Amino acid sequence: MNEDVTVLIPTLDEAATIGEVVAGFVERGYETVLVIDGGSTDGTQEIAEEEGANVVEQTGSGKGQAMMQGFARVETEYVLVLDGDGTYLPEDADALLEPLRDGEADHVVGNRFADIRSGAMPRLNRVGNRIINWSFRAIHRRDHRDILSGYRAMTMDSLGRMNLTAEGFGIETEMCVECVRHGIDSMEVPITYETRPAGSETNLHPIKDGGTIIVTLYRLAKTNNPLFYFGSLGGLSLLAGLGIASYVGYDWFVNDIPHEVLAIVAAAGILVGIQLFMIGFLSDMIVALHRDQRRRIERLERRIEEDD
Ligand SMILES: Nc1nc2c(ncn2[C@@H]2O[C@H](COP(=O)(O)OP(=O)(O)OP(=O)(O)O)[C@@H](O)[C@H]2O)c(=O)[nH]1
Ligand SMILES: [Mg+2]
Repeated sequence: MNEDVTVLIPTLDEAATIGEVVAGFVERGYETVLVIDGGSTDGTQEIAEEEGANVVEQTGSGKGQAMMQGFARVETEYVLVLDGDGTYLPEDADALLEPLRDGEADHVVGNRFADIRSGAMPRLNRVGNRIINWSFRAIHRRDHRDILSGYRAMTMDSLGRMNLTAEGFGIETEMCVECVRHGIDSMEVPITYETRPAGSETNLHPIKDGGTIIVTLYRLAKTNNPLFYFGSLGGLSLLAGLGIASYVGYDWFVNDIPHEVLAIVAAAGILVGIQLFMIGFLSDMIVALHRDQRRRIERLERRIEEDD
């Protein structure tokens, strides 16, 4: 009954859980389970195969690269992605696929914060998620509560319109940004987020990977919200310039002390700040025009495909 779905699971040393995850989907009628393994040494590949998954070893490294390699092999209309660490439940799969089948959305993200089991996410990761989700909403103005969720369902058609490049844990962020960029309808549905069972270890380094995710988010802001991208730098430069200028002005008027060098630094800060804002405004205009054009082209492409 789920022959139109490929279940895609990237794994790296998930022997403790992968068997149960694959079996959970096979039991529910998902016949195509594809495991892209990053060279596990704990028997993950064998266990997954035993339970009925098609196992492929990844050619590069990182969760993002594994997912892209997996996507290239999908032949069904829909693809369901999840981690192999037992933190996501097969029971939630229907809720993720339903909006795709109803034509309500093309990209569905499982919101882990709807029902998060105690101990499922360390405090540092929780704070990081909060900051990243807030930044995403501020930059892209689309209401997402959990852009880093690893449980997602999407149509292969919408996936084909995305331009994905993030090889590591930045892939989820990139997908959400690409949805905004290409006008792909995305939505969230509540899911349960379980604790990793004992004996299963995380591959995520909160500081290093969190940093990569924030850099990805900022880098991608350039083409979706250039006013934010340039404006935030411009704002900093302007603030610094104004701060120094007020100090120079104060010492000059009140204490009669001149600061020539600082005055030049302040002027440079203010000028660079204003220029960055101007660049931001102009880029914003270009991006808006470009987006209009691209959407029109994509609509035409789809119409041509439908006619064929
Ligand atoms: N193929 C492949 N899979 C990976 C790689 N890194 C992580 N994964 C898998 O990607 C999924 C998510 O990784 P996790 O370590 O669980 O990261 P996370 O879910 O963000 O962090 P936790 O909160 O600790 O679970 C898991 O199924 C991992 O086994 C990799 O380099 N290659
Ligand atoms: Mg996980």
